Amino acid sequence: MPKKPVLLYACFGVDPTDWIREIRTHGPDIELRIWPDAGDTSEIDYVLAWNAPAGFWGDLPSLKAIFSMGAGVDKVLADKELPDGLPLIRMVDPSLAIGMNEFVLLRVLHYHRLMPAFETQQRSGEWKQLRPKLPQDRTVGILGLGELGGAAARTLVRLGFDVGGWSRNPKSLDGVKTFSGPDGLVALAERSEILVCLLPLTNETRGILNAELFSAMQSGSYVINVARGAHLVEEDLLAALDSGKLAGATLDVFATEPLPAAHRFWTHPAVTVVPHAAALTQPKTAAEVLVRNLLGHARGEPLQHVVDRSRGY
Ligand code: NDP
Ligand code: OXD
Repeated sequence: MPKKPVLLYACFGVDPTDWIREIRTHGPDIELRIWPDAGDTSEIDYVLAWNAPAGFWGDLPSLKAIFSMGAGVDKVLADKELPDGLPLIRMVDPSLAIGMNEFVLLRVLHYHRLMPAFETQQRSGEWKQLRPKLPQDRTVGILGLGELGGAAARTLVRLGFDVGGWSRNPKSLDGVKTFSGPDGLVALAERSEILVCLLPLTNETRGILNAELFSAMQSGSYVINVARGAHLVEEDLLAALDSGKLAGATLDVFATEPLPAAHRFWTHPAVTVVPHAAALTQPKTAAEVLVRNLLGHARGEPLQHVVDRSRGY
C-alpha cells in the first residue's frame, strides 16, 4: 500500500480543533500531525503554516509544498528561513470570499446610505431626512481584482453601483470599468467616492494608500482598507481626514496588530477600527480545498493557487 502523505499542521496562534476535524473528514487518506507533535520530521511531506516562529523550517528534508492558511502571503514570504524552491500555496477559500464580500458590502452601504451623517445627527438629537444617491450614481473603486476584489466588484455591480477596478495586468470584468498601471491607479482614484483596497502586500503596493492617491480623490470620499496595514501611510490618512479631504475610513488591518492602545485611529471620529476580522479562513470549506489540492499533488497532478514568489502574490 502506498504511504499516506503526511501533513503537519503548524498554524501558530490558531486553534487546531476545527481544522483537525475538517481535514480528517475530507482527507482520511492524509496522515495529519499537529505541531509540536511532529513525530519524525523527515517523514513530513506538506505543512499547513501560519505565523511560523524562528527556527521552524529547519528540519523538514522531505517537504514538497507549503500551504498558507491565509490568502495574503506577505508575512510568509518575508520569513528569511522559508525554504527556497518549494511551491507555496496561498489560501483560496470560498467562505473567505463570501466573508470579504459581506464586509465590503456592509461598509460600502454604510457610506452610500449616509450612515455617518445619521450617526452625527443622532448625537445631537437632530431629525432630518437625507436622500441618498442612486447606486448607479455612486462610484466605488476596488484596488485588486483577484479572488476577493473580483468577487466584491461583481457583488457591487449586481447591486447597481458604478464600479471601477484596478489590477496589475489589464483585465475585463462584466460591468466593471477596469484600469491597470500607474496612470490607471490615478484614474480610478479620481472617479471613486469609495475606494476599497484588496491588493496583496508587495514591494509595488506597500504604502499605496498615501497622500498622493488621496489628493487625486474627490473631496468627501471614503477609504476602506481590508488588505494589509502596510498598504496605508497612516499619517497621510490622518492628515486627509483632518483636512476634510477624506470623509472617513474603515480600517481592518494595521501596520502594528493589535493596534496599539494609544493610536489615534481608536478615537478618531471618522475612523472605524475592526480587528483584522473582515474575513477569516473557514476550516469547514478551506480544509476541503486544501485536501483536494494536496491529494492531487500526491497523485502527481499540478498544484493549484501557487504563489509566484518573484511577484509576491
Ligand atoms: P489575489 O492574488 O487573488 O488578487 C490580487 C489582485 O491584486 C490581482 O487582481 C492583482 O492583479 C492585483 N495586484 C497585485 N499587485 C498589483 C499591482 N502592483 N498593481 C495593480 N494590481 C495589483 O488576492 P486575493 O484577492 O485573494 O487577496 C487580496 C489580499 O487581501 C490578500 O493578499 C490579503 O492581504 C488580503 N486579505 C485580507 C483579509 C482580511 O481579513 N482583512 C482576509 C484575506 C485576505 P492581476 O490580476 O493583474 O494579477
Ligand atoms: C489572510 C488574512 O490573508 O486573514 O487570509 O488576512
